[in-house]
Amino acid sequence: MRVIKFFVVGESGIGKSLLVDTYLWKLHFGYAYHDHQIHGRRYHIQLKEISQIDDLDEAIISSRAGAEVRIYFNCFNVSIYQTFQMACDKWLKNILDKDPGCNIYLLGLLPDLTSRKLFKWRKNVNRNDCLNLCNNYDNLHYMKCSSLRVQSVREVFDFVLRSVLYN
Ligand SMILES: Nc1nc2c(ncn2[C@@H]2O[C@H](COP(=O)(O)OP(=O)(O)OP(=O)(O)O)[C@@H](O)[C@H]2O)c(=O)[nH]1
Ligand SMILES: [Mg+2]
Repeated sequence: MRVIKFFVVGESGIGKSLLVDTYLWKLHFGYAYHDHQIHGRRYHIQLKEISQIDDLDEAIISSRAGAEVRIYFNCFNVSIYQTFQMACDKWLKNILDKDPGCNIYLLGLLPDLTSRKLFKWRKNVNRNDCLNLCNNYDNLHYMKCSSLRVQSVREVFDFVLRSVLYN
């Protein structure tokens, strides 16, 4: 069975664990797998959360040994601009250096916080900032996900798996 590994990367406190937990436990009850719809093939899905660049290096090296399909969720908090800057300047740069040509999804998390009056003083990340960045790379795509909503998490994973496996 082929392994598809999702690397959920980004700064601390931006919602990576909630995304992983929602996918694994609310959608797949701890059993992560995906049946290939066309050829009846089954893929084993693994998710790895990474908050440190050193851990990213290690994860890529061990994943290469197993010839896995790697998909990166380069995450940020849409209500904190600085986390988007880190996603661009730190995470994207490192992923592209170490795994050029891979599938990367720039994933805006915690979208519900942008509408809260309490956080109005913060500079939100603008959708155009994300799209402009993605326009510079063939293998970078922007998506938004609310991990509080199971359906949102389902849609993101389904879309990405379909794109990577079928296109
Ligand atoms: N309102 C809201 N809160 C969220 C959402 N996603 C995560 N959180 C909360 O944000 C906090 C941080 O989320 P985590 O998932 O622990 O963040 P993390 O990126 O895994 O952080 P580290 O493990 O420290 O790297 C937690 O209190 C979550 O419950 C969301 O979509 N909306
Ligand atoms: Mg975490």
